Amino acid sequence: MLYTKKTFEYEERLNEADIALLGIPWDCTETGSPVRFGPVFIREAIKNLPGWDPELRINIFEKFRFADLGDLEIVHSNWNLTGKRIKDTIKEMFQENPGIFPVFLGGDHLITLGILDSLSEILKKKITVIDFDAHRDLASEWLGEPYNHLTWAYHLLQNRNIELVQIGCRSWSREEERAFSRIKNRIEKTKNPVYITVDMDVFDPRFAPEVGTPEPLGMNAQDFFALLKQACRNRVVGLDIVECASDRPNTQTAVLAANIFKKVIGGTAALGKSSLK
Ligand SMILES: [Mn+2]
Repeated sequence: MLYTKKTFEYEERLNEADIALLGIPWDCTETGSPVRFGPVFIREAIKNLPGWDPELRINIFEKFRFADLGDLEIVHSNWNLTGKRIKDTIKEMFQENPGIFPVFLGGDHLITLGILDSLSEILKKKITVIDFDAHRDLASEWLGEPYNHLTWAYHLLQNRNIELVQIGCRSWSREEERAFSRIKNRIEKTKNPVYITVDMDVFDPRFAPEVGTPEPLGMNAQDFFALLKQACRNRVVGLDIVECASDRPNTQTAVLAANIFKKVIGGTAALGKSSLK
């Protein structure tokens, strides 16, 4: 008997799993608190999660098979190479298992750009991205650098196969308003595959104090989970949770992040609308 504990009690091989977890500890463009330990502490919080969801009547750990792929080895300070590694890794994941539901743990928000570049190529369909975020991240550059956690959404919009919905935004620059005509601000039912990205600063700092760039007057947890439920009424094909600046186990932000993981997996499965069966 091996008395050991991994992230998930029964770790499956990627080609036999329903859900794959990949940490992307990239935080080289973070302008606030470091977020490179997000994957470490969100994983710790997932280990402590009860699988049973009394509301959804599902135990996610019994219903699904999980594969934790570990963390992407990032190339420090080099987004070109790191973005390429993200792309290659996701491509390989889908080659190995075309039905996989990927969950990515950041890291700063720039990783979402790399992930969606890749998913867009793989799915070859229009993707609706639901972005829960305090900030728009629509600047075209930051201090002369095009690729940053404050600019990823600007670059994402250059891809005509992406529809962007932003929820919870309360801080942006005048320049960012130029892109507003291309952005939706409410969650609707869509036939497109939906990708959910959650920047933990969407919450008010009293719910999630450990984030890269906290912003006052944010969402409360109840309102957030009600909106997340709406998002999960669509066919969800992937999730990322970014900007978690936890620096020790059991912080509010990491525990909240683990519960987002649980609700998205349970919620999309309960409604039978995701790629999860
Ligand atoms: Mn963001």
